[in-house]
Amino acid sequence: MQPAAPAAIVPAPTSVVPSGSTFTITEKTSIVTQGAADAVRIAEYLATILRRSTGYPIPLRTVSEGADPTGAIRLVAHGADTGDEGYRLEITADSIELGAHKPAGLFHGVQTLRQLLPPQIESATAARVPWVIPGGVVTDNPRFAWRGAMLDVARHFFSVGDVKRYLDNMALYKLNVLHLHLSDDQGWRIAIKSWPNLTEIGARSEVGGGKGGFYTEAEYAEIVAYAASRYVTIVPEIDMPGHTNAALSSYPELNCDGKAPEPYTGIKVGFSSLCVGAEATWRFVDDVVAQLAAATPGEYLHIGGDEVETLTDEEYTAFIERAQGIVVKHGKKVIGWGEIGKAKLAPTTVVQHWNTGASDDAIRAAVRGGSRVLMSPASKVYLDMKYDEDTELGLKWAGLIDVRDAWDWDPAKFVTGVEEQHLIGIEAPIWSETLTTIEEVESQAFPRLAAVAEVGWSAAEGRDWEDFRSRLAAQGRRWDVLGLKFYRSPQIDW
Ligand code: TNX
Repeated sequence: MQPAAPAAIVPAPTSVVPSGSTFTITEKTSIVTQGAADAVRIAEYLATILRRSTGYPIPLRTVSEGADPTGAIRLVAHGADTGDEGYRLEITADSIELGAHKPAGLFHGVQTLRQLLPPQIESATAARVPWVIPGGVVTDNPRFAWRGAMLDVARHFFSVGDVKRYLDNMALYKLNVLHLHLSDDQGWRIAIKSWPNLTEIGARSEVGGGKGGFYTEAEYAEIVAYAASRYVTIVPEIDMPGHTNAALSSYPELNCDGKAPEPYTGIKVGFSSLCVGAEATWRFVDDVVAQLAAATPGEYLHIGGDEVETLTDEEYTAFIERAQGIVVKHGKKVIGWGEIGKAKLAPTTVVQHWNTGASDDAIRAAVRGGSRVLMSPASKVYLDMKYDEDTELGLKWAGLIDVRDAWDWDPAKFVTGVEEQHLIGIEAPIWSETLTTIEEVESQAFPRLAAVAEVGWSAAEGRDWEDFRSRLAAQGRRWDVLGLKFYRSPQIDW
């Protein structure tokens, strides 16, 4: 029997106890479920991956058909012990049992199983290798409930297919939130029924003067559904009151002087704002929020709130408080960038920390009011930052970020006074001022997104850089098979 490689799982699971035996996938292997719809869909997802690369039939069976568990991969629902997203994976010489309390746990367990197989398991065509899996028991549970990525589709537009590809790559690392930055100065990216100029005018620009683009309501629904099939929640962001030139150029009545500005294709920020006193502004906010709330199954809508330089503090906080009320009226919770902490927030409102410093009054004020914090410090997790001075794309205002920087930090020790119990989780944004294709996005995101996933999932205690380095190198071999063009950081022996 072929010896199996040691477990090289990212993010590191709670516990891995190797047994020394191995399980081998053969032409006889099947996947057995108890018949629940979610489990059958997850089994189908796993079977699709296995069939492609092994060339074996991998039939799906249910226990009620009297399926023989020997030689099978069994997906089972079990008791309350694995939590909302945890799972237990037991691999013996003659079968695999993946058990979870919730479907999300089964799905995450499938990702672990993928990573226990040889990298060729990611091949799009049948490969001839022994499909040996190291035996033992993996038990696993995430540290944080919100493990996100953000994609800026406003500075450059990315197609539905691009977004699906990003979602597939996120799923491999157990990330569970995709925040879509749907509007900014340079472009408006979602069709809004009662405001057609947003897409007639506002969507037709991007940084550097490209043609832009937008998602129709049907395309947005397609993204939401695809994300759900990967146990990822979509959080849509409409950035306001600043970062709004695309909307302002579409509708003169959103401007205090009643004049629509020209479309904007530069990258400087801070100059734009909706006219906070205009009646049209509040019709606009209500209509946009109403439509997005109805189209979004997730609990949260992101209202931006960052980098407004043209309003007084009073105007700004009054705007945020009124916008918050509109989101709540439409049945959603608010998330916004750190600055919204200056306003009076509902305790259900989440603030997203993006500054780089250890001291932040707005964040601390929000925490005192009972809000929770999503950690996205730019100096650690802004995936649009360059890796080093030689990185061709990206920005460097928050510093150079190599893999170790993205991995080596504790979200509960970053901002003074913001501790574990105040956190909802972490998120890695990727801003697209300099990124025009999904391949460029991917080479900025990988390998750092896998490092961030580990910060969000794995326990703070016992994290070890040398251990992570070798587990990450193993991911590189998978990315090669997947055709994912990642940055070969010199910190890792790929
Ligand atoms: C800051 S982070 C911004 C974005 C830029 C990004 C570039 C934040 C809330 N605002 O508008 O795209 O830096 O790294």
